[in-house]
Amino acid sequence: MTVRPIITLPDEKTLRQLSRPVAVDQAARRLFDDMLETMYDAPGIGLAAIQLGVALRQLVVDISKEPETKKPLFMANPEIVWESETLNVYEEGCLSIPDFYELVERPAEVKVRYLDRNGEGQELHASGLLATCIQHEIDHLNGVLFIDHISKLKRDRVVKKFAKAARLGKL
Ligand code: GNR
Ligand code: NI
Repeated sequence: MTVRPIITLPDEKTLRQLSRPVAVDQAARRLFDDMLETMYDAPGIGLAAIQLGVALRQLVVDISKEPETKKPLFMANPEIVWESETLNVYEEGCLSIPDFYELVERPAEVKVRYLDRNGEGQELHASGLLATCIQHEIDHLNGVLFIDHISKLKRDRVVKKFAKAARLGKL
């Protein structure tokens, strides 16, 4: 397992890509393992493959707080097959948009169908932070960032901040 660099803004060329469905083979399992190690190292509670620059529909999630009770979830080709009408607001952040946090409203509960690390079909009913995190990661697979769910004013401001920081860094 290897910690890999995480792609951040302003690299929208990568982060906006639509990820492709994946077959759960040995290569996919290796990518899952690198994603998990990178996520724990960051640290974060979720990671999508595109954040490592790989446009495949794979994500990992672990919302457990204690290192002793680690419960990683590996999902390939996840699909939301049901979402609650009730919404929930969470303060979200993203490893690809460091040090920026904003409230985002999403369905409070979702049912997700996916292939696990062994390529077996699974269905999970998620609520609370887990539901939010899974939706945030599935957004990544579709080139969507959490800032797409906030006001255009706030989004433009943060995108500009990262563009400027990269410009100055290159001087
Ligand atoms: O580490 C993360 N925390 C988080 C907090 C609230 C809602 C979503 C997330 S996901 C984020 C890691 C990340 O960027 N995953 O794509
Ligand atoms: Ni993210």
